[in-house]
Amino acid sequence: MIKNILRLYFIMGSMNTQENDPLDVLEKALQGGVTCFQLREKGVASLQGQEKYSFAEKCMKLCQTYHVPFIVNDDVELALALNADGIHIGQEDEAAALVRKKIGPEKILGVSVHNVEEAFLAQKAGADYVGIGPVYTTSSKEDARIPAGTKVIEQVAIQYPNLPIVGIGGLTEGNLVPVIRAGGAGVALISAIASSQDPRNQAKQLRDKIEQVLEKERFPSEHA
Ligand code: FQP
Ligand code: MG
Repeated sequence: MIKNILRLYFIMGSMNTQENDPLDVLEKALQGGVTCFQLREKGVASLQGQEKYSFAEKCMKLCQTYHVPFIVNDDVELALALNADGIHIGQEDEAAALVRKKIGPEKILGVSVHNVEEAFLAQKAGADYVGIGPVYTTSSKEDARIPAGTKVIEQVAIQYPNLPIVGIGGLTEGNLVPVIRAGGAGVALISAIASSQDPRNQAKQLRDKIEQVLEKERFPSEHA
């Protein structure tokens, strides 16, 4: 069930972990309870070619050890070469329908959307889930759009109740609750975990918080 893997969706590239070893950060995040991982290797000084492939392969093997899906951002050829679990693309990347055709029906396809119309088209093109954001201000993406809060998440959740949504952008343990309340299946984030000096504990705190909120959403009367 796709919804379950979106609960705590960790995104990272080799340049997101400051002085810490990215593979070590990833392993600790996995131990702390992240439910999905996306390799987002981009920006200045990011790995290219064989180095990128080799790093990606190491990330994927770690994810397999912890039985957590491994998704590749943007790079469809890399996802196919590695036999990754899925691919995530945005509105400025390859067309979703074409990517679905390239990866076949089984692999996970995630698409970034910013409104109900884009969500409709993404689902039609074969998306398994949509990423909606930025919810808050983010420092992890150079070309990020203006923060939009949780309004679009709410609209898409109402229009397309069967399309799993993950919120993204500036999310922390302290501000994630509205994303779940709006109908998000979970939260995606980079820095809250990648910039932490204790990524295992940070991931655990985030996961606990999300489980707590999801439980409240399911049985509101028991938490009155
Ligand atoms: N949502 C998600 C996910 N992952 C992402 N990488 C994005 C949104 C952003 O193409 P995009 O996708 O707009 O920008 P970039 O390729 O720079 O990340 F839902 F998975 F959390
Ligand atoms: Mg992209």
